[in-house]
Amino acid sequence: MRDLFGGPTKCLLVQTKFSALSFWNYQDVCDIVGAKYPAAPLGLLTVAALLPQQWTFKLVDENVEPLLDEQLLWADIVCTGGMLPQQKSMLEFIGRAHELERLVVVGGPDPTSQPGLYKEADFLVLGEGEITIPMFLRDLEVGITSGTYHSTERANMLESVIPRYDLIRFRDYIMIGMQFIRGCPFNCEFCDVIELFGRTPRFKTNEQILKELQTLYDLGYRGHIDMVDDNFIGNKKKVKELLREIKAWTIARKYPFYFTTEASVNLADDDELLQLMQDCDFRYVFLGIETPENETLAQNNKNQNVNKPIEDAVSKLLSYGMVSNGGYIIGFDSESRQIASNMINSIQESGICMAMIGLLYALPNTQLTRRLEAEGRLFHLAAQNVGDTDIDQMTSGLNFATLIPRAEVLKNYIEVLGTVYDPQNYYKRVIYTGLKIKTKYRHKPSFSTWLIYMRSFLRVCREAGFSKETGKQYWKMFFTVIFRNPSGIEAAVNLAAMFIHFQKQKKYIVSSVNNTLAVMENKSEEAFNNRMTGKSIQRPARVPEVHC
Ligand code: B12
Ligand code: SF4
Repeated sequence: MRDLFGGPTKCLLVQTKFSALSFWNYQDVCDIVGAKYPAAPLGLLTVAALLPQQWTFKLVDENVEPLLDEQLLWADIVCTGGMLPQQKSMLEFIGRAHELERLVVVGGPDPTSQPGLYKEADFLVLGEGEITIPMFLRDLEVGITSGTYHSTERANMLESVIPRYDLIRFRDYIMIGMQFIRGCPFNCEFCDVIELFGRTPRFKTNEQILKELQTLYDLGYRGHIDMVDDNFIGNKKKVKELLREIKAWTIARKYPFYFTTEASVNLADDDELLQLMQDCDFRYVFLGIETPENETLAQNNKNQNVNKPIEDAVSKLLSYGMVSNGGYIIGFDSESRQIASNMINSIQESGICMAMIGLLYALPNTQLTRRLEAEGRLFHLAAQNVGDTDIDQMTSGLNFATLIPRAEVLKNYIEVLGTVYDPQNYYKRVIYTGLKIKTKYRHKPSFSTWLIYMRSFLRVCREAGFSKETGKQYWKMFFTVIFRNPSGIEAAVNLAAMFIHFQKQKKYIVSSVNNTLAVMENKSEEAFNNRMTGKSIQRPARVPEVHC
């Protein structure tokens, strides 16, 4: 075999397809702003930086462009990796690369959680690439052509590499990811981040982050950076130190970037932190809210959210110019029979527009999955062969025998989605956000980007303002916000643009869940559960009902 390790090796990295119908794949918004996909493939950009730098790399993102046979044939070695919703496309990719006799390396979160499904790959490089890629390279160096590499060791973030941002075309994406922290100190039962990355947050140094920012700056990138940390404020002291340095760096360069991130709700308790985030131009924060019901939060070890009124947190963030997005889950064992109305009220009162409402999904290797397995309630087939319709937790959730009758959970789900994404209700929340937000946006787009913004604005006016379903709401929102809080109009129009996607996506999810309900009407739930678990089980007894 050729010397793949030290030679002039050609390496193709392929980000395989996500479903176009995912909540996260806001294609309409991409079209409006002239991008092709929301987020750049940060995992593979990092992998490229961990492989020998004398290799030649090409990256193809199938969400942006089709992968051609010539590109595969160009490569000596091909790499892919990704998450559960990419499982089907990753498995298809392995088959296609093998047909063309390419050597395939696979890694990333889903292969790490379920390596058995990817055994056709030549090399399975699991867990954190910083640890396992060197193990794989040592074998490659001595001519070994297959193997599986895993380790319980965690990567030292102080030695992390700068992702190879030069391998992508920035204009293809709405945002570019950057990672500061791995791991999260909390212990939510359903979460796999703490299984994959541990509960002790590991940080890069401020200097490392500034170097990454500088790299993007030198490559000519300007605009939106998403800090992809599971919990950006996992260590408040450290993050404040970082923000102080970013502030000085960004002022010196006239604010080339603005930021978004994910954080726990206790962000709202810390004014100093919020002020620093505003100073660096953070504009959106994704909050893992999960449920408005305190007892369910406690039962799932999400104690950090218990007794934290969401509307107060969202309002506080708005006062610092930041819009909150929220993650919600339906299908917990202990949720009340009033969960639909409780969730609807909570979302409407808080004014959160971008509410990602999913069905509880027991991800492989989580405390939840282990409990459901021990209780004989886990559906073993569900985490495999993710199909075309199984796009994310919105369609492929509830992969276990539920305590509340399944049909009731699904009906609650439809009710929440239907109400929250009804145009009138959605636009009420947009108006609330537009009027309440106190923006001090620092990043100013270049003239050419400003022209693109203007074109995008006109496109939103055309799509939302001249649509039968949203026209009246859009113009009411537009004139209310522009006259009463002009600085809120940018956020409000952005949220209106997102609704073009949410509206289509809601229709798809509701019809898909209704189909499931229709099928279920003709079957007993016990028979369905028995088939999915491979066991004969009675519906499990429900824990005492919770009333919030
Ligand atoms: C940012 C993020 C997102 C973003 C953007 C992702 C994107 N690029 O499209 C958004 C918000 C869109 C998103 C959405 C979802 N996400 Co997400 N996301 C993340 C998050 C927080 C960071 C990912 C990241 O960039 N990490 C930084 C890079 C450097 O790490 P990495 O990708 O893991 O790569 C490292 C290793 O995995 C490995 N590696 C990766 N690829 C490869 C390939 C090879 C060949 C090798 C050798 C190694 C290797 O080496 C890298 C360096 O160590 C992770 C959690 C986390 N901490 O990683 C969840 C995570 C990946 N997401 C997850 C999930 C479930 C989802 C959703 C399904 C959630 C939902 N509620 O619907 C959706 C689906 C998305 C879709 N488009 O359909 C799970 C995946 C679980 C699994 N077992 O597959 C994770 C782990 C966390 C979680 N529990 O939510 N996500
Ligand atoms: S706060 Fe988020 S990342 Fe941390 S354990 Fe809970 S769900 Fe996971």
